Amino acid sequence: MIDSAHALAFMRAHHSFVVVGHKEPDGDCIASQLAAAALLRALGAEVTLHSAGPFDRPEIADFVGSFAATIPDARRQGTAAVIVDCSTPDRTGALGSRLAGLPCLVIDHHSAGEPFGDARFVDATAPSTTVLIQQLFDDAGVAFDADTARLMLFGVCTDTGFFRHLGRNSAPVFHAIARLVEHGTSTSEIYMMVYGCRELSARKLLAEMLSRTESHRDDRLLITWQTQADRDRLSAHQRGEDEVYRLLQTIKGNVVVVLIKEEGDLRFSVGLRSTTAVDVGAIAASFGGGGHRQAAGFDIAGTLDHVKTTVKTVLLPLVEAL
Ligand SMILES: [Mn+2]
Repeated sequence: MIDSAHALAFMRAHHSFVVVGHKEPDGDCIASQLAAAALLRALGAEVTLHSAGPFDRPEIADFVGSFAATIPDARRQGTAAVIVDCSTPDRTGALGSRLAGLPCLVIDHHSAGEPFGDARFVDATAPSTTVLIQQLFDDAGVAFDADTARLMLFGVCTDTGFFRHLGRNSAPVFHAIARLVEHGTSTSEIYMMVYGCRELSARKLLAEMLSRTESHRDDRLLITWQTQADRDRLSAHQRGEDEVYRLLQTIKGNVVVVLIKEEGDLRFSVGLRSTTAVDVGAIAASFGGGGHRQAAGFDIAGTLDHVKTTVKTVLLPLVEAL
């Protein structure tokens, strides 16, 4: 557990905050922003929440109304920034330029990236940023209510794939989770928040991605993709990416799963998931992206065939060497 004193000193030294997370927010990001705001308000500060969006993931869609898409000039006067779940400043997306010059506290759990901010509370061993926010509540001696407990459990559950990615050294995480449950939330409640909001069209898109999956080297490398045409044909607003990874990573012998998504004209995002054998965070970083050792991503331009060939050129030698 790392020392939170600098982070709490920063939180107490200012009285007005903008709380910002990363673009394309996920459950941990949104929950960390909301829980950090609750802590700051308990400490007596005035707080507003900001996100570059979009709120595409179905489990966070209901939160969109709590976040402003920009930071007006008037809001920048005399305020400090708390940036959560971001390993680099550019992860804040379009809000980045609005944060320039503000005193800044970074709360994060990513391993890669360039250290930034005037105060940092960063622990790459934490499974989610919400676990760090929970530590801040505890170290500040501030009690949290059931709504905040629910948010913090939501963050841990979404970032760990419902605990699937937690290893043998995770007992402290489960102790922390036990206290969240004591405060009035439950894993069944969070499960429905995450998985009780899917559309049938997204399941049909999932079927499409599964059936077209390319296997290389005895399933060690599995590659699939979705295009804008797929989403249009199926009227799929939800993309179902988490389930693609979850299902393909159950294939015996699989090491790396790649999901290529068309984001615009000749623009693709590449998502990578791996076992511990391959550091996909390093691969993503080499393409200007980021993430963790076992979950990472990057953006790339070109045709779908070009993107697939590029991915295979990098990954085939790595999985062959195993
Ligand atoms: Mn996170």
